Amino acid sequence: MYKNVIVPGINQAILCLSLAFLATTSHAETPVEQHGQLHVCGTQLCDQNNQPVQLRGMSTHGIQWYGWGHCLTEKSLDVLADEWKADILRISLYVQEGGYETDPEGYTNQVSQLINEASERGMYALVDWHQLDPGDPNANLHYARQFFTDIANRHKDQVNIIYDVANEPNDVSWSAIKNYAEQMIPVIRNIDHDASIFIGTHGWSSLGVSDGRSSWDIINNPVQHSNIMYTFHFYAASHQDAYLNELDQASDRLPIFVTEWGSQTYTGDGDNDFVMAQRFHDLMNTKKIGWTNWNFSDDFRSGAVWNSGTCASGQWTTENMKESGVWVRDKLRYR
Ligand code: IDC
Repeated sequence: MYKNVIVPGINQAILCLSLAFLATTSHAETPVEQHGQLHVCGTQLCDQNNQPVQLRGMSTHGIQWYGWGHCLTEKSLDVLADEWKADILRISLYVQEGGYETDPEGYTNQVSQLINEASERGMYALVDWHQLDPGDPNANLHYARQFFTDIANRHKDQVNIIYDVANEPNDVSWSAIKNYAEQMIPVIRNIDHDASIFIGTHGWSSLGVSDGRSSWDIINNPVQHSNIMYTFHFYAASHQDAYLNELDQASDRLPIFVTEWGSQTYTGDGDNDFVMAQRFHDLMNTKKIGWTNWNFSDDFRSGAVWNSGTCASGQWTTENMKESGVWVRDKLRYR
């Protein structure tokens, strides 16, 4: 008060300087502020200005094991958004293995909360229906209808939601997956009209390669809806040239998003092959193919970004990261 009365000019100057400082150091636009509602345009994901956008981010591990309050906290998500500069959080909701089927309401609430946490930080939220075993997504159709109806109703007015209706179909033909997708897409679209929807591909989202098939099954028999993308997963130490070549040729013809990748073997464990992983990254960057890395947890396997015990300690520092985590963090931070 005293100072205000005596030296108003100085105070004003300080105020101006502080405001200028705030303006220059305040957060740049968040990914969602910058890109807004997404849509698929040709083979690309495009933003509100119709510009192709390559979203990059992290996938959670199964939220029944490494979810909200454990590996996903206010602080860890701040680190992911602010320090790692992730654009997108993939929220992995297992259906089996102690997931959705054991507590539909509880897991719907948790996914909903995680969507809100991603939104508060300006990230896109990819809702991953992590069906895995059984591999035929039709086996969980009843649950999928209920879950996506509930999530779409709660979040239809947000611009940053992407739905993935099947994580990794396996031991099932492309035509059965397509049939499932064509039942699920209207369930979501009737509620949330403009959201992009992702669809897993045959052979554990390998575009068929793992089944001795190929993306031609899809190119010749695509899902009959617009604003959709097909998903591809790779684990660089296991999946080499055949997978890379398939991604390359398929992405000339189909909209593709890499919703899971790791530098390790397909077990999410073992030695990292960063040379091979970099070859996939070069291709994804050239073609602006979006990705989320598996996974943002402290599982003991080499593909989890944090060392064991980090989630309990809440110390989200680079000292507590595995080699693969440091590598992916660099990919997010230095583009
Ligand atoms: C693995 C996890 C492992 C867990 C298992 C359960 O690493 O901790 O016990 O799932 O299903 C995928 C799957 C993803 C796998 C991951 C690594 O989508 O669920 O996680 N992976 O094996 N496809 C290829 C690899």
